[in-house]
Amino acid sequence: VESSIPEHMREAWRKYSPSGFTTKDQFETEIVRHIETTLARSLFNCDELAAYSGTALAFRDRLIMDWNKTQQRQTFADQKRIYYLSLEFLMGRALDNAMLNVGLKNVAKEGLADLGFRIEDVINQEHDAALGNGGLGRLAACFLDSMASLNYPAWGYGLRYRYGIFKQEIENGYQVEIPDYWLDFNPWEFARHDVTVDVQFYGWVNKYTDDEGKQIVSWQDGEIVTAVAYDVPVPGYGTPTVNNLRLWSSKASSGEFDFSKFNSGEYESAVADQQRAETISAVLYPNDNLERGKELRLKQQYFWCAASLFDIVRRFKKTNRKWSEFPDQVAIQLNDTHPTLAVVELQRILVDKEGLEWQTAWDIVTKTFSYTNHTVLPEALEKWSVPLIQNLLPRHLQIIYEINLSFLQTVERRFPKDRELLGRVSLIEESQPKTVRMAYLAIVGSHKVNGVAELHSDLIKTTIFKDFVRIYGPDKFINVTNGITPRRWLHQANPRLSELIASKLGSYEFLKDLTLLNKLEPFVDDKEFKKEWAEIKYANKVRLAQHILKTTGVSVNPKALFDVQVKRIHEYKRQQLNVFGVIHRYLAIKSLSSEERKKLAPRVTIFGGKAAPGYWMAKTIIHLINKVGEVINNDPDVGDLLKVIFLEDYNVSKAEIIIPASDISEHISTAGTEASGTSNMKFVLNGGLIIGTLDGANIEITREIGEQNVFLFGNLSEDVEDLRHNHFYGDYQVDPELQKVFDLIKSGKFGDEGSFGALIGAITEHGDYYLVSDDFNSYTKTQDLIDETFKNQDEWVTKCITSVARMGFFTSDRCINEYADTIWNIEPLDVAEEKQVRART
Ligand code: GL2
Repeated sequence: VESSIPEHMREAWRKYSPSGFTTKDQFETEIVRHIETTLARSLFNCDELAAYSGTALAFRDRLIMDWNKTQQRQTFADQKRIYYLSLEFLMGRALDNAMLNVGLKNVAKEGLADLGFRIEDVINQEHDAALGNGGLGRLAACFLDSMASLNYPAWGYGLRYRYGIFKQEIENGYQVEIPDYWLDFNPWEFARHDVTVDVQFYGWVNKYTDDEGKQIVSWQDGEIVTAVAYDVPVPGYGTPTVNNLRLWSSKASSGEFDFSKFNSGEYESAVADQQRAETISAVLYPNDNLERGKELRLKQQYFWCAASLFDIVRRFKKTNRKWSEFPDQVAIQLNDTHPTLAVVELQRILVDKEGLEWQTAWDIVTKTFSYTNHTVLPEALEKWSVPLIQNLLPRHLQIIYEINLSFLQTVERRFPKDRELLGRVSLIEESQPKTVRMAYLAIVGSHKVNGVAELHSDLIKTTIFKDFVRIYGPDKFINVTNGITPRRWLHQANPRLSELIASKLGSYEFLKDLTLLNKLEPFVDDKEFKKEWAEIKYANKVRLAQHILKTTGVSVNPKALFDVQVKRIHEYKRQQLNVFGVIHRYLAIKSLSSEERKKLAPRVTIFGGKAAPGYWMAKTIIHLINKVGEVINNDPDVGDLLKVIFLEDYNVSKAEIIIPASDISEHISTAGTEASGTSNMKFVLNGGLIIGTLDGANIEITREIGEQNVFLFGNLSEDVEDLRHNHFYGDYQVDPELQKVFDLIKSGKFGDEGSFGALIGAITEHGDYYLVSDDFNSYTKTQDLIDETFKNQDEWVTKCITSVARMGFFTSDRCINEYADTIWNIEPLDVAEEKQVRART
């Protein structure tokens, strides 16, 4: 290391290196010091936000020291690292997680109480880090937690958006988007103004032969934008490992606006250059499962890939190894196709900059990369226009063409007579304009491709990537079923349940080895245990009811069945099926006498989720839910029997309140459309049951916990195609009960007949692509079964406990270990020694 302290002076460093607080008194000393000096506040103006800031800074100090040591340890160990490239990291709040992972939450709780604060209020001050849309981004966050908790030498690479996913407000039943500026005070990031990379755009390619007769390719001119690293510590649970998440921020390469322009009076244009550079990392694209081909998005992707690759290569070069050893030191996981340009960028670095032969370079590239596919929805598969790439990244387009040529030549040699195959698998689609098929490029550039649940991994092999299975053989395509971190999604979100489980199992070891939950099963007959279990669920429901009252003004009965569907709003996820089911239930209630109504099971149906700002159908679904809620919640005939709630601004921290309070949650996508789903796992792990289709991870959840513990309904994925065909060519009729629902909507009962008519039309006139009508009867019958089952609370609790006991498989720790073994070929770092040192001090 160049600027390191000479050996004989290191003693002083070691002596004075801070060790961080462990006791309550030390914690209080730290927090007061930070509030008075770092924040320049005092006990006379210390509000909850200041208390949060002081607490965060105190914990941050502890993390930094472990973080520094982890980075040193990983450098000295000099073993293979995994780099997880993701355009989204949906981290949520950091403080509670840091307190629990470090294991000092109780110390903080007592310390804060001494200083006049309730820890919950302090935790609630934190702004969510919402650099993601939905499941894909949250999966990346769970993976970071698991990689750190399992001591893997791992880095995340992403973008430091100035604006995360927008905040959602509901006005008159409509979604309104508010910008999410979240960086006012963010103690969890460290600007590394000394870690920068210059990234080039536009320009042209100069090919020539140098004096020694060597072919030189040089990408010239264009525009330079600087990437600045911002590092975020990622603490593991119960381990000294603190990994790094590196997020890039863009700024003008001069760092300032152009002074010559400025001095000659061209103020606007001087500032415009600077703003254009900063725009690259300004905002997260708010689409989930949808790609729109915008130039700024491509710029984001390249900016982030180029900076990350430069950084990774720079780190590798410090080890002075041969290039052939690159794949023994570096594994790069592509989280969806968003980072696929990294494949091209590494090839460019190796060939143009480092002078390797094309094929030698390409072997290194394909051994380094692997790709995770997260969707089969055609509208979500990235295709970039060739002219757009030509203009923005002229050298990369040449490399893509060269990769394609050599790939197609191999295919032709293997399948000489199949001309159509070549057209089908070409990286270039011969459309107007031509496009680059990013998923195909990712497959060709990787040694392994995985889907995220069994059904999904089978589907990609038999549908969108079928030809590639023929070409590469089946072993390149594998399944790694998603998982979730039990630290955040059980221990942090549901501390009382976690504590109850620990009291039965004898320790919190299950948070590190979730399969230990199976030891709960013998307790299903333990009356006292079941009582406590039910009490905890009830308390969580009371808490959610309070949140509902505060945010919507509607009072709900916590004894009612809480039925929850929270996720991005999407036609394929079928919130419309749910709300039509609600209207069906409303009609049923209205048709009964008041005596008969007394026999019904009261229900609260809760929705939450954001619609992409440009997705009109999704926004109309939100509007319908809100309007239906207005009518039902104010109908005196209904009372407590049915309430319909739309919770504003669903995000990670709200999920932590909602999920533990659910009795039933809905995972009701059209079979074959939801690649995995991950909230299904979170709900079951928190003692809720699910209603679901045979889709994504629902299938594996059912296999693990038993069919008797899941409410399955609907058509199978293998029948979807025929059903769709039948909508157009068969003797097709809308389900008669659903028709009654449509009639009520059309009568104007919920207002806005015009736009709600479009929701109906999608089903009655435009082919019902998502099979809402086909599944309606099965759905409502299953809901009736849920009502019946919920009446027997003892049986219900048995199902919940049994299910939790069998959820061990769905930890992201299992998932990360599978990636490490079957794709990355990396080992965890031994931290036993470090743990001992810590135990002594
Ligand atoms: C998604 C899938 O839709 C979802 O089913 C899956 O659980 C996650 C994580 O693998 O990935 N794919 C996708 O594009 N988004 C997802 O959430 N946005």
